[in-house]
Amino acid sequence: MKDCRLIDLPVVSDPRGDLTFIEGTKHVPFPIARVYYLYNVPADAARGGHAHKRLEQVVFALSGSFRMRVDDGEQTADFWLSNPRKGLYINRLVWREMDRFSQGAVCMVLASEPYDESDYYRDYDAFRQAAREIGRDRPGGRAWNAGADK
Ligand code: T46
Repeated sequence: MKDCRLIDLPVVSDPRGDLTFIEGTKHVPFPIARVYYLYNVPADAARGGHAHKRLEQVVFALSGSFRMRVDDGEQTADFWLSNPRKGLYINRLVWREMDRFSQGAVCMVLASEPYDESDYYRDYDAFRQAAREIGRDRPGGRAWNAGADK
């Protein structure tokens, strides 16, 4: 699915441990306007269940693991996130659902826009219709080669 892909981040490792860093427009394909994180998520909880009109995001498992199911209106794909060096880039107009959170999982999200409830499709049929009508004209995910050089 061209609108979602894994991004590798740089890591600096030494005997004290690992350090990963993220700069907007360099390691993720947009200026970072917002950071939020999910934690204390019960193992049987499901989150997401929506798509965005304009928002692009990169999602990480900083700790633990969870499943992210993405759907562009034509195809679905499952990503199991568990590596704090690998983020899942999600373009606009992609429905997402998250579940199977491990105990202590922390999900961090870098977002291209501030929070705006009017940017959400929370109804699947409305999303499908928008994806059909305008999906073909969307940028199609940005070419990106994060971490290629620090
Ligand atoms: C996404 C997944 C991965 C805010 O006030 N500010 C914020 O920045 C966010 C993200 C949410 N909220 C409020 C809106 C709701 O009243 O927090 C409440 C829970 O939000 P929501 O049900 O959208 O949370 P999730 O975990 O289902 O979805 C969130 C993001 O909304 C979404 O963009 O991709 O995390």
